[in-house]
Amino acid sequence: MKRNVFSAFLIAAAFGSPTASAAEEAEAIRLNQIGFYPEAPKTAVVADNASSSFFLLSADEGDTLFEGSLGPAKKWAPSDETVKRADFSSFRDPGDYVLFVPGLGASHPFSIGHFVHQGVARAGLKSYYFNRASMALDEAYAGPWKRALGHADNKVYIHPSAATAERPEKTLISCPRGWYDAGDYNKYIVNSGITCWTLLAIYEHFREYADSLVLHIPENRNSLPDLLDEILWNLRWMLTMQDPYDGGVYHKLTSPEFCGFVMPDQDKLARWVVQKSTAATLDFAAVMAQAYRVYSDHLPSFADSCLSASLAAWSWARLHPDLLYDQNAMNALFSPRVNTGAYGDSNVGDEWDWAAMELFVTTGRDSFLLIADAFDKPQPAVPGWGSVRTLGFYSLLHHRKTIPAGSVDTLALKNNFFTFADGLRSEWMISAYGVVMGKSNGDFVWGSNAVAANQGMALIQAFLAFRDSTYLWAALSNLDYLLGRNATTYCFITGWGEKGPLNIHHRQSGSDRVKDPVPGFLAGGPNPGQQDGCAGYPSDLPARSYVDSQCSYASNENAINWNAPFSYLACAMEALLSPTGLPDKSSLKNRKAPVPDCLSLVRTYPNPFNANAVIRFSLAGPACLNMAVYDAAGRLVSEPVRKTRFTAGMHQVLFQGGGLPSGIYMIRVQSGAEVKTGKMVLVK
Ligand code: 9MR
Repeated sequence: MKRNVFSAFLIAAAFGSPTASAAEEAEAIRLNQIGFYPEAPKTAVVADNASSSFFLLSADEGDTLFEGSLGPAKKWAPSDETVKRADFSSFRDPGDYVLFVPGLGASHPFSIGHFVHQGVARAGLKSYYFNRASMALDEAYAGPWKRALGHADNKVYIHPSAATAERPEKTLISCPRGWYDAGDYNKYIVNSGITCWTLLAIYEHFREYADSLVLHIPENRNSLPDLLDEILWNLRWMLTMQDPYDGGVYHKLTSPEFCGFVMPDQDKLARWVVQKSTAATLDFAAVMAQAYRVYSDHLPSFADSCLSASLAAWSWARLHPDLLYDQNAMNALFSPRVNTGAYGDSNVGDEWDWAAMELFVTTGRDSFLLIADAFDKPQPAVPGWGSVRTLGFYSLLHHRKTIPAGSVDTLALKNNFFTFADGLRSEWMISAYGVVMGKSNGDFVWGSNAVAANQGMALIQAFLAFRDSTYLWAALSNLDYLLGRNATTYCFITGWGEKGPLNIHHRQSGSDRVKDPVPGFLAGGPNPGQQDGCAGYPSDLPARSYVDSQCSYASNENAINWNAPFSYLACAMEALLSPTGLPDKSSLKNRKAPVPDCLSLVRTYPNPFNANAVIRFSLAGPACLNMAVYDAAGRLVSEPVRKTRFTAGMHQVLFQGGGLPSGIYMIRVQSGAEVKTGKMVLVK
């Protein structure tokens, strides 16, 4: 009988319980909980602390590897905190670490390494697969988050607000596929517009990287790059939302009310397409024009249909230049009343400009620009679902060398962009947190994390246009913000970092039987509007107004338009800062894991050991583990840990080797396709 056993325990149980205040104090050290690139800036923020120095320790806290002085105390208005910065940029050795501040303790663990954001970039993209409508999620791809098919959407009613002679009220049409917008199960064209454009921009701007990017999705053996397969799922739905008789696009496909927290297959509410709107039709025209450019090498006939659809949408919009979606006005006239997300926009000038710019870039015909008067308000702004003009500027900038000469003043375009990007970069230079986010309290809106991600994306455009690395570092500061260097202490991606959202407002996560939320979602983020009235917000301060509660749809929901700029930012960093500009090849062997690249065996200590050893490992996402110890002859010497679920973060397991002889022992830890091994020496 094997007498040696593992006992899983928390740090608290093994080394004596740290007090609650010790845990809180460690939370005063805010940093990117995933990690840093060897050659890039590395900053942590320390809140409210008297110390003047910090130390970089190995993850087991055994070795001190770097010592530095904290910067001067500075106030950050959005959180009303006084903070000091720890800069350890000059430390470049790859590995797993914690930052230790006397009087506070150790930070959340993090890594320094090449490809450090690859896992989280892929998780951000994989979240779209998890939000697919009209398909069952197979265990092979979804792991524990497998589910039955929901919302086939092959029998969708024409709402009276959308009725025409050819498609009278209650006509049934088929609009399958697409992604659920957010934590709800509806599908909205306006939000799909900016989302698909942003994801397609990953492909347009970083094609070589995106061609090699492997996502573990059902289509990954076909010849199309995985990213384009995923986006196709939503584009094909969008095409069904265009009325074939006139080219106009229905604003959204929705149930009249939000359903409860049930799994997709349990939502039996009828689904409707509602009135066409100019905003939806122009957003559609813009994305379909871009899709033509992206897909024409891969799927030429699909690309052609995208361009025809775009032109038909444009023609419809010219006949209906200002048909706004006003849900209250619609409800006053028609039944059933519709009370789901409105994505109502009272100004469609920017939608006109965006569609015009995309159609111009795609066709080379400057008549589009003349009609839309695209340069009426040339100043770029951080994009959002209701502010899309700047997406067109991004396309003009990206294609500036190939668009017909004389149509666009590319010098003015670059100058305007320079002024805009400079404003963002200057905040990074002066901010107490060293981040762009928080330039004004207006950054902390519903979905503020997407503001941070979109600021980062804007700075990437500046870097690509001007090749000044300070734009890149400013963009990276907002990725650090999203992954932990913020006043809430959260790493905002579900399943990632040591402290991620656990109770996201997402119907599947709230109704499946899996403890962990579906991974890869960016939570909405701090929002002092607190429109959900949810209890438990820790503060009204703009940067701290976030609560990890399911009821908090105003700060803790996910949404496709928020995950897109996050995914862009993380992918751009990988493409620009990895040694090859391509995804790490070694990750390809992990294509079977639902949350890939997540396991690392950090250290065993003491080593050599006498009787007991602590095995420390980290998981970047929640996972099921097997663990065993073998002697030098390959014989199993322990009761193995079998199929045990661990959350994301750092864990320790105690190995009790009291009855074993001195010698070399091998640890084997396995999660899905990932296997890590380590050696430890028992000396009696
Ligand atoms: O992201 C949207 C935010 O800008 C709006 O202020 C808010 C209220 O209208 O709606 C947000 O979008 C939600 C949409 O209406 C319905 N699906 C969930 C979206 C994210 O919360």
